[in-house]
Amino acid sequence: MIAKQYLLLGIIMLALGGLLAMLIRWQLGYPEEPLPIIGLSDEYIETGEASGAIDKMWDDWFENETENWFTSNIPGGVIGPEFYNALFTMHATIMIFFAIMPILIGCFGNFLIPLMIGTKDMAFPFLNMLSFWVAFIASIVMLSGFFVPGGHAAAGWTGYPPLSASADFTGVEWGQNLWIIGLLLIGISSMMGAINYITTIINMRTVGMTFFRLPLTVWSLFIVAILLLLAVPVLASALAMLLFDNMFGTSFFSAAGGGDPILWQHLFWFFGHPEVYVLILPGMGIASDLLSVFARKPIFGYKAMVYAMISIAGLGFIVWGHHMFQSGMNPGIGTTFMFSTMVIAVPSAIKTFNWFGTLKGANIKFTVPMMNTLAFVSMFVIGGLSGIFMASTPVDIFIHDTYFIVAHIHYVIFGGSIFALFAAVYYWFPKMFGRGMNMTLGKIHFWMTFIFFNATFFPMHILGVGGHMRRIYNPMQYEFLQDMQWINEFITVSAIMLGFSQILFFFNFFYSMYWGKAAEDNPWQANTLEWFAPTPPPHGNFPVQPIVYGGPYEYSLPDKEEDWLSQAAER
Ligand SMILES: [Cu+2]
Repeated sequence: MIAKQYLLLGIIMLALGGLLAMLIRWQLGYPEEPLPIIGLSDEYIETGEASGAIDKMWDDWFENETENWFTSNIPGGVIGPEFYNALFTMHATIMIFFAIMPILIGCFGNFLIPLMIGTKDMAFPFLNMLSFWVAFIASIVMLSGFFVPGGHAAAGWTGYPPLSASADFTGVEWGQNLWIIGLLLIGISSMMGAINYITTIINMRTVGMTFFRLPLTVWSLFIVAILLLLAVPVLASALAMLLFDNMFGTSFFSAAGGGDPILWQHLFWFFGHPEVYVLILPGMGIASDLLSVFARKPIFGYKAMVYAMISIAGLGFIVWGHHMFQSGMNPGIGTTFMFSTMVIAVPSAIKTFNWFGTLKGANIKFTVPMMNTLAFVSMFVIGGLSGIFMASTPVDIFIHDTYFIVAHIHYVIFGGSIFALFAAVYYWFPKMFGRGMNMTLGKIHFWMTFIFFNATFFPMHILGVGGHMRRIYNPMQYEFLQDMQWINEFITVSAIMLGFSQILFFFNFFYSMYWGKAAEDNPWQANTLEWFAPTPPPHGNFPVQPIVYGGPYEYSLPDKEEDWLSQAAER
């Protein structure tokens, strides 16, 4: 139940975050032109004559000097600079903390951990429920910022002071505070979830479920929970200090009062870099499970996969300075951060090659979850490779704060986390709701997403190398960017198509929930215990506690007639 609540919250926020992205893209592709449908028509702009209902409405508001949400944020349908700052700030904040984390960790963690380890519920069901409702309140607080005077937070998702610490620079008053409080609350929710996940996985595994018989999805969620438990308190304390600076006149981060704005960058990125692994590790776990199922082969190098995830997580805590090469750090420390960052390529490559090893010689079943998983692996490789460019200080000095960074993060988070998220939803939907999603729609959705995703984000590398700064309101204000504006227009059109493609997914999701085809208990013929449970799993998950006799990836065993063997089947 809590898993479904998290899924619903995440899906709604995913749509909202996507909508904000569409607005950002409109402004970048067609700077300061009125938005389609809700903006003034060309005719009105040329002749000043209001004919349509929308024109009349704006005309009326302008004439009476009406002040409402629309006239202060998008006068005449044109996105204002202050609103634009809030848009990119909130797009990232919502996508990271309120869409991807609630779905991949909140939903699939709560749903899969008890099922996959063969137990009836999480260790602390009350804490579990509390963590969801705190996340829900956090979402309301976060969204309310759009409707307060001064607008929503506009200092970027990284909230660097001085922008985030004083209204003098942005004009944002309560928006910034609500952003801080919203993040604090979602952080508390994450910590409650993390404690619960760790305890459940350590204490409640069923008979025979040793650590090295855990599916890699459970391993990934276990490691993510530890990361969250170590990283989120650092963010929470930094947020509390920032709130004090804003509300009670302290100056932790204000140079004028003897504080240090760089301190925020250290605290934020000490959390922020592990956070990117929080977003990608569940995807890695899910991808490993799905690759094995649809290749009908054991995962290549199971233990190496576990150790690779552990070392990625461990290394994640000593690389945060790579976000700060431009902050004037000692070159010796910069070099240290550069090398520690590059070392992460080793466990990442182990994972990638093991995925290839799993696919080698396999009779691959190209189902919709598998297609999304393959997209996860290949797009993550592109994002990982551009990450190595950035890790190198001399290169980073050139591409810092350009669209190259935006391209990289979207290959990792959209190409990685979101493709894994789609794979997971298509794959576990039948178990969760007892009905399957429509796979024809799923295929169309996959191909459209895959094509428009690349058309949207690949050209951003080119913009970035051309010097296109990120977070700017109007590229046409810079002479050297004007030649590249056609790329911006191309990206905007692709992004809008990418956005429209998601309607297929949302429709399929909600339609299938009620009218999808009834699902069998184990439609993919997979070994892990969630498929051993009835569909949808009743309260208590299993009528009889399952006993585990083998590993999760025993596919195509030579001496067996079936090409799969449930973990709960006696050997
Ligand atoms: Cu980082």
